[in-house]
Amino acid sequence: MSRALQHKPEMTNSRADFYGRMAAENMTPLWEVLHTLLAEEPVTDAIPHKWDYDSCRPYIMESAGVISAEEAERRVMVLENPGLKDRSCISEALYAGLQLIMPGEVAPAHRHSPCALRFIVEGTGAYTALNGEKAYMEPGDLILTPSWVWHDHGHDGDVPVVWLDGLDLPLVRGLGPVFAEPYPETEFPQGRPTGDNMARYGGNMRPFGEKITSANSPVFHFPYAEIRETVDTVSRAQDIDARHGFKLEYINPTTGGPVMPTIGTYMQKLPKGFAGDDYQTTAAWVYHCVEGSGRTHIGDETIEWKARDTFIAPAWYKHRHEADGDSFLFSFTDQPVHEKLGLFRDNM
Ligand code: GTQ
Repeated sequence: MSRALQHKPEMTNSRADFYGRMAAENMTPLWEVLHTLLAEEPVTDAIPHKWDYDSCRPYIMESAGVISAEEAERRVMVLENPGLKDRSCISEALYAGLQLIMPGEVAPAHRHSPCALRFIVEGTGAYTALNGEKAYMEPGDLILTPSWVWHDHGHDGDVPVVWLDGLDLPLVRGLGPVFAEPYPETEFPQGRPTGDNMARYGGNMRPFGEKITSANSPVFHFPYAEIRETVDTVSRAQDIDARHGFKLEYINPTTGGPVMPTIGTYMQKLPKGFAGDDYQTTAAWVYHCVEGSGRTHIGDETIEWKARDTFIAPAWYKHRHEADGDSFLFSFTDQPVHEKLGLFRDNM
C-alpha cells in the first residue's frame, strides 16, 4: 500500500473546537498544515514571467522626470514576480530591478549586507564606484557590489544608462540580517584607478604576499567584450551541452567558485537553431538576453525573448531553450546557497 504525505484530515466540530481552544496558547495542529509544509516536491508561488524591454522602457525613461537618482537613492523599477505581489521579489530568494541613471546624476554612496550585481542593458558613460574605484559601464558588462562594500553610481556620459540589478535581498531578509548604511557624503572619495581590480586580481596573478580573506570575488568588473570572446572561443572547441548550449560561470578567481556567496552568474551561447532538453533544478534562474532571440519553454508556458528582455524560471520548473540565431543569455541564480546547504538538486 502506498502512502501519500498529501493527506489532509477531516474537520469535525469537536476538532474545530479543540483547535480553537489551543489557539489561546499560540499552538496550532501540525496535521492541518503538514501537507503544505512538506510537499513532495518544491512548491513556489513565483511564476514564469518575462519583462519585455520594449514595453518596460517607456516607463523607465519616464521615471527620469518623476524623481532624480539622488532623491530616489536608487531609481529602480522593481521586477516583481506576478505570483509574489508586494514582496519586491522576482523569486522567493532573489530580487531584480531595472535602474536608470541620467547624465550628470549621482546615486549616493551607501552599503548594505545584501549583495548586488549589475548587468548593463543600454547606454555608456555611467559608472559604479566600489570604495571609490570606478567601473565604467558598457552594455553586457557585469559589475558586482558584494555585501557591505561602499558603492555609488554616477554618469560622466551623455545618454541614459539602464542596467539590471540582481540582489539576494529577499533571502537575506528571510534570514534576518539586513543592514544598510548611508555614506555621510553623496560620493565616496576617489579610490584606486579604474581597472585596478582586474589588473590586480584578474590576470591570473595576485599581489605578492597578499592574503585574500573576502568571501567575494576581488574582481568586480567583467567586461562583455572579454566574456563574449571567452564563451565564443570555447564554443568552437567544446561539445555542446544538450541543456545549456555553451555555458560558462563567472568565477571568483581566488576560489574558482561563484562570484559572491549567494549568487552565481553565467553567460551561455545558444547556437543558431539550438533546441535544448529540459533542465530542472531547485534553484531559481533569472535570464537576460544580450544578443539574439528565441524562446524558453517553462512548465506549460512559452516565453519568447529577444535582446534586453529579462525572464524568470522559478524553482523546480522544467525549462528548455530554443534559439533562432546565435544567442547569448546572461543569468543569475541562488544555486550557490542551495549547494552550500546541501539542498541542491537537478535533473542532470
Ligand atoms: O544600486 O545599490 O536595485 O541598494 C536595490 C537596492 C539597487 C543599488 C537596487 C540597492 C541598489
